[in-house]
Amino acid sequence: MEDFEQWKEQIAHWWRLGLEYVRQLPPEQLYAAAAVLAFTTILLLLIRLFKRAKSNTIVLTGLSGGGKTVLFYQLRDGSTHQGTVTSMEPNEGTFVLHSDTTKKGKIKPVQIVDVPGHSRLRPKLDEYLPKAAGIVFVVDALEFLPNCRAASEYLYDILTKGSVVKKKIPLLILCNKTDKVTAHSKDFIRRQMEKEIDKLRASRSAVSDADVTNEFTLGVAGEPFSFSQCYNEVTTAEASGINGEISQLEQFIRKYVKP
Ligand SMILES: Nc1nc2c(ncn2[C@@H]2O[C@H](COP(=O)(O)OP(=O)(O)O)[C@@H](O)[C@H]2O)c(=O)[nH]1
Ligand SMILES: [Mg+2]
Repeated sequence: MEDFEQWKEQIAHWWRLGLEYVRQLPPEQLYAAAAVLAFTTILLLLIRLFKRAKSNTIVLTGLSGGGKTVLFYQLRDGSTHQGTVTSMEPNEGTFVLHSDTTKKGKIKPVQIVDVPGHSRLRPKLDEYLPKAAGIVFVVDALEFLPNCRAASEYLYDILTKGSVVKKKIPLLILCNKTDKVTAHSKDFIRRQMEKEIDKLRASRSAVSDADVTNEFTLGVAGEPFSFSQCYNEVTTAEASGINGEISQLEQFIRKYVKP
């Protein structure tokens, strides 16, 4: 009890000393100190806010049948869940990638959103694209040629969206089903889609202004279209969702959503 009283006295003494010291300071110095304190507090708050705002969302999209659902489950569980999913709704989940679960330490979860390419679900795309850290456009490398035009149209729509262009959201064209020998290579698919988009560009710019819904135009006028002309980074990769060969996909995700 005595100890406590002694301590109280001591603290009161220091407090008085401190107050006296502050009182004899010129006011300018006090204001400067207060300003510095306020400034650092605001800066720290801003840094916190900014860090939070960093997106961990990856949008997985493409025509139906490309293998998005299989890829989604491979990323999450390391297995395929074959034949269990028939839902038309986008699959969405926030999880640590299955391949990262064995790693030590705190690993940032990734939000993966599987948005099917059905036209009636495209509004879903507008909801998720603006906050995406990256877009994975899944292409069926096996049944590529019959779907080339539709896939290119869909890709064209994504690449001309204001949210994608302004924020320069990186896009990966993922050629899936490479486990089959008849699957087309990613270079072939890239070239064919560039040609198709080149044609689309010509036909869409011929449409009367009232019908044009694309917010941005693609490529360089007078030059054949190439993905390298896009404002955002467009790359290609290969995968086999069925066999779990998804390392290039995981690399893309980890490049834009840091663990
Ligand atoms: N050979 C092969 N078939 C696949 C692969 N990934 C998916 N499939 C098959 O392609 C079909 C469509 O897959 P799904 O994931 O439902 O495609 P989604 O419509 O894009 O979600 C299913 O019959 C899958 O078994 C793959 O890597 N290789
Ligand atoms: Mg699906």
